[in-house]
Parts: sequence; structure tokens; C-alpha cells
Amino acid sequence: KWPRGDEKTWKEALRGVATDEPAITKAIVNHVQTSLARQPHNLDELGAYQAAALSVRDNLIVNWNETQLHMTRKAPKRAYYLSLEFLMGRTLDNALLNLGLKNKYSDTINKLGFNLEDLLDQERDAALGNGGLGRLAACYLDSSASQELPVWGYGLRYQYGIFQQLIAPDGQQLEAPDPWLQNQNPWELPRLDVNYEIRFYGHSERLEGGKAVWSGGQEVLAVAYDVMIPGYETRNTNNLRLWESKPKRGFDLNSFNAGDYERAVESSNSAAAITSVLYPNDHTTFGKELRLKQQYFWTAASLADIMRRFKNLDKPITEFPDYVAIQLNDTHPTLAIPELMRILVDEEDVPWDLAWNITTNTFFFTNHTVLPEALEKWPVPLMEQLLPRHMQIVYDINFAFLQAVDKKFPGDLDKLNRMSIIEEGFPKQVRMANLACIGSRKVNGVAELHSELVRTTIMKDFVELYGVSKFANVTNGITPRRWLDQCNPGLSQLITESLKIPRNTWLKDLYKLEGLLEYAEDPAFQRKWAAVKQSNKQRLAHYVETTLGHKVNTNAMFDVQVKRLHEYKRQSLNILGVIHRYLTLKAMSAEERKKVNPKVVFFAGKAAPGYYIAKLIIRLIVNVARVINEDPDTKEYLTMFFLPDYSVSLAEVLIPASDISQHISTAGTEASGTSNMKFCLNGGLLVGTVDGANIEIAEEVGENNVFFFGHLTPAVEGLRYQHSYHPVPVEQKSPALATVLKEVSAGRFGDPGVYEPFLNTVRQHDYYLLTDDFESYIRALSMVDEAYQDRTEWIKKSIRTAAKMGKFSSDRAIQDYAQEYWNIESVKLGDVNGA
Ligand code: 475
Repeated sequence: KWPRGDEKTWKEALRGVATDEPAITKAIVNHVQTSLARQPHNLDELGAYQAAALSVRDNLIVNWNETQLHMTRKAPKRAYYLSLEFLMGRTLDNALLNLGLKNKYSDTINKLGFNLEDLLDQERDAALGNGGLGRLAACYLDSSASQELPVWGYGLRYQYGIFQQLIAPDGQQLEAPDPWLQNQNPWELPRLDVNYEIRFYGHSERLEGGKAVWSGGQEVLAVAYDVMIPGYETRNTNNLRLWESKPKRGFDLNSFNAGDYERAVESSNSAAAITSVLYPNDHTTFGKELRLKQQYFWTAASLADIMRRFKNLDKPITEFPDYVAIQLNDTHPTLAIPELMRILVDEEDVPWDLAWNITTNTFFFTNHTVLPEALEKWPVPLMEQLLPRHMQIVYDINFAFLQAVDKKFPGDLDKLNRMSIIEEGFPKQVRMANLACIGSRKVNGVAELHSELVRTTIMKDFVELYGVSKFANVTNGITPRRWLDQCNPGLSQLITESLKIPRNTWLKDLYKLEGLLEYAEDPAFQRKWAAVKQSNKQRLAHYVETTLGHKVNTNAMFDVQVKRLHEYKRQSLNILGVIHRYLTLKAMSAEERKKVNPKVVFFAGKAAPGYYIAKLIIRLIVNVARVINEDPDTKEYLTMFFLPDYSVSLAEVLIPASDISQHISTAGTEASGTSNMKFCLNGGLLVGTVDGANIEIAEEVGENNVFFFGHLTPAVEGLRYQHSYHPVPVEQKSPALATVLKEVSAGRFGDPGVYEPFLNTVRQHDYYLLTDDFESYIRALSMVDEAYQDRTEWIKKSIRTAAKMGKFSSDRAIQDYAQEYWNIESVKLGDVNGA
């Protein structure tokens, strides 16, 4: 029965999705006139982008709304992906491709006097993440929606995303804020009616039966902003709910009336501060109170929301895990575990043991790094003050847990110490990884090697306690929609033509790319394949020319390393290798040089603002580039660029243009890597260490199609021991590297002395094994040069590599989570309204 008013009146007026050109035109012009209050004569590209985006947004809202209604009616089990970071990038292009409207929009926009590609460039990236972990979350949302899975993301709506990187004249990184919300954001829907009060501080009073009352302190309001996540070629449109913090009331009226205006405004500012900025550290923890506030604010709001949705189902609380699965993206949302316990025990009157049973059947925990400096710990005094009730709950969980450990391993005090959630010391600390593991059904790493390292190092004791089946692997994946179809339309088109299947078929089942293997030997196909790469190289060259004012030789090999700056990722090895190549070229005669394979090396990546050595490495890269790019002897054969302000959008230009990319972490340190998959999917080859997902990529494409070098994971510990107790001078281990270090030290690339702190990390402890891997690295690069000389063979490798990337679709990864972890199924929205 029609719910309200006259059915015919409603039905005639309800808009569907604008899919034909006249409707699209009308929608855009309508937004120009009304939403933007502009006229054709004063409409600039930004305005045209906004009007187009608002019209696409209207379509998404219709689909989004119906999806939510449909899901509420069907009431399937849902999964929630809790992540402090969602590195989304731009939305318009992706939304048009997913809706299948790109061509129509392009034509329409032409008629309105603009160019779609130019309008796409007006959009600012949504950069609410640091790197791999945040971009993975974004790919997973795309795959969940595309596969019609009932998955929501929960995160924070930071006012400022990852900082903008500037490079000063002396080569140093400078940081500027990223006010990404400055122009209105068409991709979110403020839901001012969806809000929760979140408590901090105060005190907790225990009652009998394990319950407690937490009261007093400060209350902050969490307000929902919903971001629509369209699936590819489906009307299913999922939700990413981001929380914004606000003062509960405008300001504290008591202080205001007492004339204490400062205090009144201060407390309102401190509420707003919670979601003001993304922490720009990747792989380190800081122990700052504001960060802990962010974590609790976000997990408490998300759980309140999840609980409210569950309660609408009217099911017994014991069935919570039959309707809810929660994936913890690293330890950042671990407070969700004691928070769910608090809700169940204190608010829902569930007995402790039953509550614990519900909790441990709800959560799943993904670890993204085994680097010790990234393992989160929070000082007990800070937790006690900010979250007194949660600290009690953590102690109670720990008490029962340690009893169980003691029962299984009687008298093993060392083990109890290692496994305890509380680390003894001054101050005591809460170990979030232990809590996350204890409170979850399953723990997973993000590539085979990494998951094995999780089992044998940081989680070893827990494997002995729980058994190995709790510790599994889901190898990461990337969405082929953004990372091939969107960023490389030329290649996408060539693939579709050649496979002779519709584009949407292989984009939804990436294993279909294997069909390309039969063309690897076909010269006509090879030529087309090479032509696409060439035009992508020209696109990148154009970008470099317009941003850095430098011409780029597109006939040279393009060698790319783009990722966060970190010592373990060893951009240092790359830059020292470039210097070695430069010195070698300088030592050659002009005749000899002519035989050399010309190469352009690209770097991009941000360093955490407080990471001194990483920033020094950027400075070195920039200054080496300055010297070698101006050297008339060598610049024909070797040039180098550091592209400032790396972002998702810049990656979309860089990745399709690469001939070879570098993934050269010290073995055992890069959990997976995901850009390695993107480069290979776009027909770039890979030079790398035997680490992370590189290993599985090589398994797929064959070891003869990747360039591996360096020591293996089992050797690392011994080498580090040797560095500490039986150091061998660099001159002996690698004379070539010793020469490079000497040249840098002597000031060949800027003031002598500047780089000493970095050089000393190599000369002294060399924790990341540069001195051990340098020689084999240089050999690997020579093999790359040699392989590139035979261009036909190279193209074959490139085709075979892309053809074998099926495994690395995030669709596969999400299916794995859906089936092996969350136990959820697709719920497809019908073609007609709400069907
Ligand atoms: C791995 N970030 C990649 C990627 O699984 C992997 C840590 C602490 C605080 C803030 N951010 C972090 C990470 O740990 C991170 O990005 N890890 C990365 O996760 C996805 O592919 O190898 O380094």
C-alpha cells in the first residue's frame, strides 16, 4: 500500500536517475542556476565541475537511498569496516564510470562549452589517509559495493586531510594544511539528525554483577556525514559514514553567563578539535591524548550506531554476531572491544561472560605492519583519566585472560608478561595489539609472508594459546576500476577489444585478463600495447613540464618509486643507486655513454613531519636531481625528478607511465605493498626484494618476469647482529657504495655536512641493510637495463605481467573476507525502484 498521499502524484514526480542526455543537461544547468546561483557568462571550470558533480550526486543519492531501504527490509548480516583512514582520492570520474555515464556526460559538457577532463581536474582529492592502509580501505569499499555486499565503512570526517607537501628552494619538505572542505563537498550528505553523545573523563563506579556507572566528565556530539559509494555497474550504493565532532551545546552557558567567555569558547573548541586533523604519521605511534580521543570518539559513535541498527531488528542480543561483523583496520579501533563490552554489560544488562562471547564473535582484526615502532601502546594513566570505565574493563578482560594462559602454561611467568594486555613499566601501558587479538575471532596479515611473520613473531605466544587457525592471511588487493579503467583508459580499451568480451566482464572478474596471454607473441598487439604505454609516458611528461618546468625524454626508460618516505622502504637505496649510475656515466667516454640505456627516475612521497631522516632523504633526492639534470655530460642518459605532493590523483598519472617500478624494502618489513600490484596491472615491470606481495606477484607472473635482489627475510636478523657485534667497513662490503657515500659527504650535492646524519645511519648500524644489499641491487638494475634493450621481449614481459594480475583484484580479497571472516552474502538491489 502506498504509504502517503496520492500514489499517482508521487510516482509521476519521483525522479529516477538522469541517464539520457537531455535529462543530464537539464540537471547540470539546473544546478548552475539554483544550487550555485550562477549564469552561463560567469560560470568558470570550478563552477561547471560543481554543477556536474551535484547532478551526479543526485543520481547517487537516489540509488543510495534505495539501497539503504532495501537493506533495512532484507535485514541481512552486515559487515562494518572501521578505519581511521579512507584515502579516497577524487570521486567524479569514478562515479561516472561506475554509473556508466561518462560518455554521455562528456558530450553534454562539451555542448555546455567545457571539457570533461578539465572539469575532473578541478576536484580536490579526499585525502583522509596516509598511505597503504587508507588506500586499501578505499579499494575495499569499491569492491564491496561492486559486489553488492552489505558493507559500511566508518571513519572520521577530518577538516584537514594529509598535509600538502611543498619543496623549499634548498630541497627541504615543507608542510601546509589541506583545507579540502573549503569548496563545498558534493560527495557527502550531512545527517544532522544522526548524532550521539560521546563521554570523556569523569568517573566510573562499580556496582555488583560486574556492571558500572560511568558519569561526569565532558560530553561531545558525534554527527554523521554519509559518503555515497557507488558500485560498478550496479545500482547498489553503499555508505561510508564519517563522524564530525561538535560541542554538545553551542557553548557552555554557565561560563558564558558568568562572564567567562574564553572558557565558554574553549570547551566548544576542544570538542571541535577532535576531528580537525588527520595524524600524518604512518608506521609510528605518538601517544598523544588527542589521538586517543579520536579513536574513542569514532569507535563509540560507530558502535552506538551499529547497536541502534541491530536493535531495530528486534532480535535477542545473543544474535548480535549473526547480524554484525566488525573488521578492525589495524589496532586503531581496538577500543571498540571494551566499548562493546561496556554497552552490553552496563547498558544492556548482559552478564559478563555472555557479553564476552558476543564480543569475541563480532570482531576481526587485521595487522598491517610488524615494525615495532608501529605497535600501539597507550599509557595506563592517560587511559584511566580519559576513559575510566574502559580501563576497568581492560583490567577485567586481562584478569580472565591471564588466568586462561596460566591454566594452559602453568608457571610460565615470562609468557604471562609477554601476553598480558598491560605492559609493566613506568608508566604501565596498554598493548592494543594484544587486546585486539584477544577480543577478535580471527587475526589476519595482508600477504602470505607477512601473515607468516605475524604468526611467528608478534603473535607467536597467541598462536600457541589459541591454535594456528585463528591466524590467517588475506592478501591485499586493488580495485581494477580506478587502477586500470579510470587511470588508463587507453589500455582498458585495448584489453576490451582484444579479449572480445565486454569491458564490464573482465573488470568484474579480473582473472579474465589471462586471455591476453595468447596475444603476447602477436606483433600487432605488441605495437598497440607499446603505443598505449608511450602515450601514458607523454601524459606524465606533460605533467612534469607544467609543474616543474622541465622537459622529459619519453624515449628513455621510466623508473618510478612512489610511496611514503620511510627508511624501511629504502628510497635511500634508490637514490644512492642513482648517484652510482651518475658517477659511472661521468667516468665513461662520450662514445661509451652512447651505448647506455637512457633513464628517467621519478620519486614521489611524503615524509612524516617529525621524521628527520626521511626528510633528509627527500632533501638529498631533490639536490641530486638538481645536479644531474644540469650536467651536460650525462643529462641525455640520466635525469631524475622528485614530484611534490604525492596523492591518489598523481598516482593515477604516474603508475600507467612506468616501465619499471621499485619495491625495495628490507626483506620482512613491507607487509604487502599495493602499488606494486597497480604498476603490474598497468604493464609495468617490477624490481624488488623478496618481500610482501612482491613474492605472490612473482608466483603469478613467473620469476623471469620480475627483477628480484637482496637478502631474504631469514638472513636479516643475523646480518643485524653482525652489524652490531662484528661490523665490516662499507669499503670492504661494497666499494661502489663507499665511493657514493664519500661523494655525498664531500658536498658534491650541496653543502658538505648536511647529509651526515643520514650517511651515519648507513655507516654505523645500517639497520635496513643497505650495505648488504647494494651490490645485488646494482646488478638487478643492470639486468633491467639489459632486458630493456630488447624492446620486443620487454613488451612481452609487460603483457604477461598484466595478464596475471587477476589474483590482486580487491574483489577477490573482499570475497575472502566476506566468506571466511564475516559470513555475509550479496544483496542485490533490483532494477526498478526498491524492487
Ligand atoms: C603496509 N599505516 C603496506 C598496507 O595493508 C600494506 C600505521 C600506524 C599509524 C598510521 N598508519 C599506519 C600502516 O601501518 C600502513 O599503511 N601499513 C601498510 O598497509 C595495506 O600494503 O605494506 O606498510
